[in-house]
Amino acid sequence: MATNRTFTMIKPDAVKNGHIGNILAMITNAGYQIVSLKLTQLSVKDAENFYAIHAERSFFGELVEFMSSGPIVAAILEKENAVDDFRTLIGATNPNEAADGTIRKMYATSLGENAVHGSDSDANAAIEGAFHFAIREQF
Ligand code: RTP
Ligand code: MG
Repeated sequence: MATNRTFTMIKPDAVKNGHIGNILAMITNAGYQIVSLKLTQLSVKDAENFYAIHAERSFFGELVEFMSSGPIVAAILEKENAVDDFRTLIGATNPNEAADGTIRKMYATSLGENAVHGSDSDANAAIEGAFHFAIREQF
């Protein structure tokens, strides 16, 4: 499997609850190289654009409000099989269904406030990384 990239955000709940360091440690301990990293905050418009795919879903308003509610950590990560392995590392969307030892099981608050984002495909990883980072910030 070729080395490739995924994109993640540590969401406002996990930043607020002091979990940045522990989550980054879990990510690097799982073999990911951090190739881009920043603390930033999404505007309402940014969050609407980032999650545009969910615009018709009932939870969209709640999701946009939450994701723009405070600082997040954005990162591009590199490893073999990056996208799929990262989805395994973070666990199910609903932390009640997330496997033991996953980031969401350990640090998520609820279905809506679930600590981390992970790209769902190589194509979306590239789009989402470019949303947050200039080429010169991708190492
Ligand atoms: P993400 O995109 O953030 O990595 O999460 P995911 O793939 O596991 O889940 P997705 O279906 O893409 O949903 C995006 C985010 O929307 C929130 N959500 N709320 N209240 C609800 O029913 C509900 N369902 C989803 C979650 O924060 C989810 O991560
Ligand atoms: Mg998703």
